Amino acid sequence: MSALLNKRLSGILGAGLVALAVGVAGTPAAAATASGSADAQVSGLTKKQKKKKKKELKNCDKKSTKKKVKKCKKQVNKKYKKKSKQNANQGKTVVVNLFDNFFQPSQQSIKVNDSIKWSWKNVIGREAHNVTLDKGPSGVKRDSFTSYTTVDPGYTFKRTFTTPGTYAFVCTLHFGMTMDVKVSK
Ligand SMILES: [Cu+2]
Repeated sequence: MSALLNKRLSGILGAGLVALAVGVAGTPAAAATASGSADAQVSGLTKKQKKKKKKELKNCDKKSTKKKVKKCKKQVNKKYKKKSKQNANQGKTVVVNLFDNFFQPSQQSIKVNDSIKWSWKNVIGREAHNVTLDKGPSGVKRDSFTSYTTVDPGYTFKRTFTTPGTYAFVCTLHFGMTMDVKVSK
């Protein structure tokens, strides 16, 4: 396994590129965490959501009867209360990069409600890859964690983990291309 990986690394990337790959992999993860917490807000609505809520409440005033206006506003308030709650429960996002032919990092520990965003931006257009759940906690559907198979460097695949446990991912085109995600409560 390790000999195979070494062969892959030296065959496809130079030693300098490997160092670069590690550096690059570290940066977006850190950036994503920072921007993730900025978007998420510990409680309440995002700026965009607040604006939308205001607009929707205003639209309620156009209803024909007082009763309908009241009902409409109640629905809008309920909807955004739910969104606010979702924001509070939102975790951080970790970026995992796909390369020819490995995941970086290949082991990731996260918490329930955290997300992983797989990025194809380092796939230099030579090999198509996918993210496929090979084995996950019971009750987790394989389909819900299966990406497209693509060489498109603009493609990303993001999933939020709501069930704790160990997830084994594989690229079905490259059987040594695996990664484990450990999700704790
Ligand atoms: Cu692959």
